[in-house]
Amino acid sequence: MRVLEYILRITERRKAHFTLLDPAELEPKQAAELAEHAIAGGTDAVMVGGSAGVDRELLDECVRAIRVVADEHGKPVILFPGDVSGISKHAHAIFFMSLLNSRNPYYITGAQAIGAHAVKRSGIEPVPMGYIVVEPGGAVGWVGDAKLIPRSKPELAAGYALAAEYLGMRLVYLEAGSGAESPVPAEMVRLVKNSIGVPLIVGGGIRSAEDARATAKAGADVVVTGTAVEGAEDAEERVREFVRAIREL
Ligand code: 1GP
Repeated sequence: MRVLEYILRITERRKAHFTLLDPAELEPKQAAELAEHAIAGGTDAVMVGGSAGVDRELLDECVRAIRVVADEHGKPVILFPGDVSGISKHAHAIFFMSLLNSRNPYYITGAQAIGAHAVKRSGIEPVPMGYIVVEPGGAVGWVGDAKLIPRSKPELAAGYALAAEYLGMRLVYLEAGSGAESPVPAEMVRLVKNSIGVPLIVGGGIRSAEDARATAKAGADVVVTGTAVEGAEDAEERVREFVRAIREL
């Protein structure tokens, strides 16, 4: 099954949880172990990427190691690239994303034009996604030169999200930045969700089951956690808590 179809099928009937692993912070073996725990805890997909550039060989090794585990359990490995260095032929798919509220055209269409042929050659599935960075924005906000959406202005995020849908993007991702002190405000998630017809992914700063529940309840179809899983003593239990919190809805 294609990865976009997999995501659409799940989000039609329930909330989903994705785990983000950053290859700049993990050894391939560690990444594969974390993926194994996250999948055992009930995560629906493993995303691989980050905003700090990563060595192509290391990324390949990391994705290959995660892929072995993911394939055993029938879960997709999806690239979440910070730029063209985030492409690996070992993944199932890539979020082919545009940082819609960047001031720098490189992050809106430039990196995409440079990386498009590499994606085609690799044979992995591109999943068109609009990416919107909200305050505080963290490293991705800085690196991606985002004109950060103020937390008190949900209507600005909703405008970008609807534009993403009208431009043909199949998913919208609202991002507060990895490690953000608090997640995207519930009010913003709600307004964005009510404005669009495509699945909404929300991540950045989701640390507790309560954060995950509040985010999903406000309208996120997919809740992403990275830092909280990478830093957990028991990653499987951590993911299970997130999954339980959103599945109850
Ligand atoms: C970052 O949305 C993701 O791109 C995940 O953020 O690391 O804060 O969970 P965290």
